[in-house]
Amino acid sequence: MKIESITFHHLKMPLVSPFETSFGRDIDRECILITIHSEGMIGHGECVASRDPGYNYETTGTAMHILKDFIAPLILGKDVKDAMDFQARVSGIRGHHLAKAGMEMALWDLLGKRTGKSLRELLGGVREKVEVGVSIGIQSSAQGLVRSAADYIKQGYARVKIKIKPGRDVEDASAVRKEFPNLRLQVDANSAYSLDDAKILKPLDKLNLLLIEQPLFEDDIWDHHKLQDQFETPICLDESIFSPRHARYAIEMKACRTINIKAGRLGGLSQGVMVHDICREVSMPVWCGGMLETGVGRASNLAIASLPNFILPADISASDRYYVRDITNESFTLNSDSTIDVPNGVGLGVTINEDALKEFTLAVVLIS
Ligand code: OSB
Ligand code: MG
Repeated sequence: MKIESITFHHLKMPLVSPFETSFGRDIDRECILITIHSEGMIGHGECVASRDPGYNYETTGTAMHILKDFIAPLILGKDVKDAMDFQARVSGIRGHHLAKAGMEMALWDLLGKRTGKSLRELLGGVREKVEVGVSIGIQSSAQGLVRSAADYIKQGYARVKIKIKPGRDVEDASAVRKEFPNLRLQVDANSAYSLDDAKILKPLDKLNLLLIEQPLFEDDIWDHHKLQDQFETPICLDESIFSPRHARYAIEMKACRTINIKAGRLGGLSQGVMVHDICREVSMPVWCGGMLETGVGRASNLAIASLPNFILPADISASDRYYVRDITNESFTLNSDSTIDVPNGVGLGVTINEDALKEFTLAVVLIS
């Protein structure tokens, strides 16, 4: 696939409701839409870096810099065969996985369109629909959180994840558990605690949670092992796993019992599939995480989440949970069995609504 030009749209889209985590509160979401032009066809990818370096060190600003000044020159005018060829070309760039993954997604979309295959087929997905849940941000009170959870459950979400942070953990989770004794419930701390806080978190172990996601620091795989040792509830790693090697470390150290796979954090869908395969080998179930994606990234998440070892429900919600207006013409809706259909069109299976794109674009960069 000869890469002729690449367009980057830096977007800012209003969220339907504020999203608060242990690292901050957002009322809108920034990301970068990447469009590759090749021999009369286009491929789209979404770089999931946000405005602030809160989830990890990347931002829309650093990602734009790495994409246009380092990644684009390595593929522009070149014949890029596939994702592994792309990974080889960008292997000299340290880190910046969110930037790399956005470009890899666009190449997959292009590859699908060239070969007449859906991304699901290309990746080896085996399901036509994916079981999903909803990720609820920190609310103003535990009662507010219970109301929010009730609302999503009414909409049909059969699994709920709540964000926690020091001071807003056990009480919040207990309130939801008390109201919904049989709900499939899990919590996500986004690296807000240290091993010394294990005592504070211990009551969570009695709430019959599906998992506790990323309680400790990003670079603390070993301390997660020590924590897992003290907990019955499975520990899930998100931020800590940014390569297939990290997945192996976590497995060997017994630092977790499940991994949240995000193609962005891992540097590309190809790397996500590798982590899936590594975990499958040792019978560790995985699940697909989310980064409040637009329809573009959501299509990508659904495709990878259709692989066989994605066992736990995904953080992929319906379009209307995130945005009043999305940038894709297609929108994703929740089925009555708490699933969302995997797109089956070629590539990602989505098209861009140019008017919406225009409405949300802060800046455009064209490289040819
Ligand atoms: O840690 O899983 C996370 C959103 C932004 C950054 C980090 C995370 C999240 C979510 C949202 O939990 C999941 C979704 O996209 O629905
Ligand atoms: Mg997480």
